[in-house]
Amino acid sequence: MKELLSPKQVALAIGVSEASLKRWCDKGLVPMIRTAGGHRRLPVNGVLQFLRAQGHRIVRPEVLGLPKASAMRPSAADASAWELRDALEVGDEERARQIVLGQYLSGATVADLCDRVVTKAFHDMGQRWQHGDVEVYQERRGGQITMRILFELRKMLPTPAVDAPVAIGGTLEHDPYSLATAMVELALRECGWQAESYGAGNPASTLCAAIRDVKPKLFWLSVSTADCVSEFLADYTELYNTAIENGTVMIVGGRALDESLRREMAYTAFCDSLAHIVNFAQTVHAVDPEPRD
Ligand code: B12
Repeated sequence: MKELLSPKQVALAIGVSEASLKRWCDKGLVPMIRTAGGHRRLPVNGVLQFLRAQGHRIVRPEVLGLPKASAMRPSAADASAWELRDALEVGDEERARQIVLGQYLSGATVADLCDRVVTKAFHDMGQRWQHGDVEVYQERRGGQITMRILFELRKMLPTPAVDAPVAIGGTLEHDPYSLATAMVELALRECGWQAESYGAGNPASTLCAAIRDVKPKLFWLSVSTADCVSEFLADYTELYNTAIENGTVMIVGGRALDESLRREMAYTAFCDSLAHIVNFAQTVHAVDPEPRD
């Protein structure tokens, strides 16, 4: 994906004249910077936010280095999830990219797209692995492909404002699951937060240090596995206490947090989906998700 576009490229991609596009730029409707030579250059995330807000169709996405959009109707989410699962299983990165980015371009929110399509694809892949229909390498390759696509999606999101509330999160040591925490980052960024995932497998002490240094408004912990409950609870308690001491809201989520484990934990909120944390984050702090490029 190209990061800076010329007005001509964008005009071609959306089927309007270059003059109209330059006019929109000059009116401040489309974020723009100027090169040293005075030429207009449009950050791709600003252009995409403008097009999504206006409901403008991208007729030639390939001009922007993007895959073709495919509309996501509620009933189509399942079909897309199965299609994505198939693409990931055979390692067809281009098709997977087309499904995920295409849904985003056609108006799906990150939370919806990840909860209803990507996560579903992985849950199904997990079942197929359990039944011996999928090899471990296929699942792992699918995970790598998905991380690359999520990274690309991140670049398409609005740049958070410098004064936007800060959120950080990740998983603890012995929890290697990196997809969910990467998705939480994107879902919060889409609603205007300066969110950053620290990835998987962090020692509790380093996450505590991060909370003390960064002083985020919100910390999220994704818990996909907690085999050694006593060790998990000791780590978690250290993390929670540090969050409270620093005025940080603690949000937890993830497959391993069943009711009995949650009963042993203190937290601000438990969320079982990205849609859930987005609602929560918007209640805690309503931010303007407009691009600030
Ligand atoms: C990919 C994968 C792996 C990869 C992960 C790679 C990576 N970099 O992340 C790796 C290779 C690590 C792996 C290893 C193993 N895996 Co595995 N894995 C999966 C698989 C297919 C997908 C997991 C995933 O990322 N899903 C996508 C995410 C986004 O979905 P999610 O976790 O549900 O998250 C959503 C919500 O829960 C929520 N959420 C999650 N966290 C948070 C946090 C917050 C704050 C919020 C708001 C929301 C939220 O939002 C997300 C989006 O909707 C699952 C199948 C499944 N059902 O999930 C099996 C699965 C979890 N694995 C399983 C197994 C058995 C294993 C291994 C034991 C296999 C082995 N022998 O090697 C090891 C154990 C590793 C360990 N130490 O625990 C089993 C677990 C069974 C059980 N009883 O728990 C599953 C269920 C497969 C199966 N059907 O049998 N695995």
